[in-house]
Amino acid sequence: MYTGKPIKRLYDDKFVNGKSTYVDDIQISAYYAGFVRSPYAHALIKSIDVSDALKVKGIVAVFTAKDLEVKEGIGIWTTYEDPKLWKFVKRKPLADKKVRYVGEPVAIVIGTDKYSVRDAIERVNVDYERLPAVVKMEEALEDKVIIHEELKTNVAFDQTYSAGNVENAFKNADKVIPVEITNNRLIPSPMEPRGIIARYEGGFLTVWYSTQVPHTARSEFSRIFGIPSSKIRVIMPDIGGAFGSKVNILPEDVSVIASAIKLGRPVRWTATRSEEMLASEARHNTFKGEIAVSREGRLLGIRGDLLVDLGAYLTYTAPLQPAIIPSMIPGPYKVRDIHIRSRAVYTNTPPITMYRGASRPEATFIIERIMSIIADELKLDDVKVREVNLIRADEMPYTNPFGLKYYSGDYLGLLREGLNALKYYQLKGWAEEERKKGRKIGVGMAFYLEISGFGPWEFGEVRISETGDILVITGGTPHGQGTETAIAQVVADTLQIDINKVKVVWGDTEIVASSMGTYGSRTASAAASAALVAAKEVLEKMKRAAAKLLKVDVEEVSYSNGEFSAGGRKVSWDEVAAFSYASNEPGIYAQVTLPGDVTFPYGVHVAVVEVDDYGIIKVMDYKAYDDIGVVINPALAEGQIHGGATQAVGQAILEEAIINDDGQLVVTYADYFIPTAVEAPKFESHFVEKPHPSAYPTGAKGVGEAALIVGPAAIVRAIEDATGKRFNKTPVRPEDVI
Ligand code: MCN
Ligand code: MO
Repeated sequence: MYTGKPIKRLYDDKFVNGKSTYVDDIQISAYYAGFVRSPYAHALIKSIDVSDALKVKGIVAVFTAKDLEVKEGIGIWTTYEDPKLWKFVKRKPLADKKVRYVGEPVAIVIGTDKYSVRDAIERVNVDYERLPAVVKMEEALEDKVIIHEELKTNVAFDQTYSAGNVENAFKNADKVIPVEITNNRLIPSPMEPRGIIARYEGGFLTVWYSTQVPHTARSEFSRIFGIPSSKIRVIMPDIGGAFGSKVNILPEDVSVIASAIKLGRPVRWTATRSEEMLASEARHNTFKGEIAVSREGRLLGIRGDLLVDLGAYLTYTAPLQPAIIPSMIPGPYKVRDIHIRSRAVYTNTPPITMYRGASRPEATFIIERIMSIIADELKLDDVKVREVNLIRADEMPYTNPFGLKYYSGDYLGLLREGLNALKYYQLKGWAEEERKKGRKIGVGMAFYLEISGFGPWEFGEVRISETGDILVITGGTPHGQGTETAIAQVVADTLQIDINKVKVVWGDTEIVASSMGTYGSRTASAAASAALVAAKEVLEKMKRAAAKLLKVDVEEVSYSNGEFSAGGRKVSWDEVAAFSYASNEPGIYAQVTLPGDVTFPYGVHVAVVEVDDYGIIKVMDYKAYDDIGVVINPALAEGQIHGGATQAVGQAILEEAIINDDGQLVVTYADYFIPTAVEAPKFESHFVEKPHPSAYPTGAKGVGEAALIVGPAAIVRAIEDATGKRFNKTPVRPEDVI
């Protein structure tokens, strides 16, 4: 069995040795593109003069909005989102008449090398008339300055998530506590920035694209350009991380494709780091309201307003946030009386995309802050408050107030087990002793229940070659996680075969029949399960071929570890494969589209921090105890906890995309502090498997986002323990602590 073992990643040599091929490494004769970007957050474009830029040696073209025709603008992700609930404009590749955020692309410059392109960008003269900018969400709500005139308001989404009887809950409360909780704006920052190469030749469009969703991109390019999808190929080469942000399709990407079509020559663009910082900003929302609690610390009701910043345009994935955050605010707790008005507003800031956890970190931070606030206000212990409120195992399956069905879980059991295993109580005692000696040490815990897996389906194909090798074509699109290795493990186990005979491929619309992709921690559940089911079908086909070869009925054939046997005779896996091709048997392959469902991983995480006299916070330890169902590869899963927890350190204390009142991003990569190995804590991670019926045959629940979902809440709680102060926002900065 490979499942459950820390098998080394199968295809990592090239990454370790610098031999991987990202979009920017692809050798193809193509023009380079670059963008003229708005220096203002809100302004009218009076005129654009490109004549100077065209004089630069090597410049081929400069296109503005009027030059780049698309059939339709950029839309939203209709797999998960209902356009009817939204006020939005389908965004065109380049700004026309008006710019709405600093960095918005106004013109695309195309040339034979990137250096001339850089020079020419400086020589495009745009005459702007500045307009007042609205940068803060609360101001945008007032609609004094309207960002999209045709919408007549900045409020894009306004829905109320209401369940139970919240009036009653507040009437019966022993205590009502006001709360205000903010997640500030972040930048996902994958190591590889955006990249795209578009080639349009002979009526066929080929796009090499740093994406998580090649098939969605193909459909969207087809819709946007009016080119049949049969004539579009999207290829995902090696991807240097994405963290959810590469589900989005950028106007820059669309501009590059439009230019390639117009010029009849390939065009390429790789974002600079500062462009990447504009392309993918994420989070930023505030919950303001009040909670009703009983004397024993039971959370009886939550009411209030959730305000979600969209930035200047609606991206593919932004609509998820104001819907998922309120639905997951109840989390693992019994609270049923909730009334949350959820609004999303446009502001003159870079558009918000998705970042690891996408909405569940926000929901978790809000509900875990609420639990800690209850503990503080009622002078109860953090654990006690959770114990009082957690849904019990005998209440499973449990339908949350907004209709999400938690099919199973033993939250209380895991909480108790986990805190013991992680030595939470000992650490608490130790921290208290250290504080008496003058050190500011603190220990914090947080619990989470997240939703992952996200159906609706995933694709998997398994093919046996005439040499007996196994090709797995997955709809998953791993881009750093190593999930391809887990898929190979699952297939090798199903076929009882050496994992070295298995090759997993993905991410090319002409190789993979269809796919949803990798996001929402769904690949070990959805994609690996589709591959598992396909492998089972293939094994049945191999048995039938073996029966022919052995000249027996298929019922007589038994199979074990690469050998088929019947009546004392044996044939090998490879012999059967060769036979099936040579004897005109139907091809040994299976394609499966597996319908899927959501999964609900949960766990408890503990952080230990030390704060120095300057308010500098060091996260010393990060400990995790999670139920992620069947663990396919503990090394990979643990890696996810380490990576996610490191990003949680960033979100909790270091990273913030600060935008000033003029709408300027005032941080650069130099002072947008992404944690490195130096800031990373010492890790400890445990996985437990509690029985859980799951839509997915691998039995796996997701782990790819868990530590970033719960980590900020645990770390902030530890800082509170260390300092005795209270923080209801991320990040907590030295100036907040001192
Ligand atoms: N795994 C396992 N057993 C389980 C669950 C998962 O062994 N029960 C392993 C898998 O084999 C895989 C990893 O853990 O190697 C994560 O699997 P899963 O939870 O299914 O998540 P996905 O493969 O779908 O990855 C997506 C997830 C998301 S949504 C974001 S955001 C994120 C993350 O992965 N972005 C990442 N981790 C990232 N890691 C890297 N290096 N780069 C990114 O961009
Ligand atoms: Mo994600």
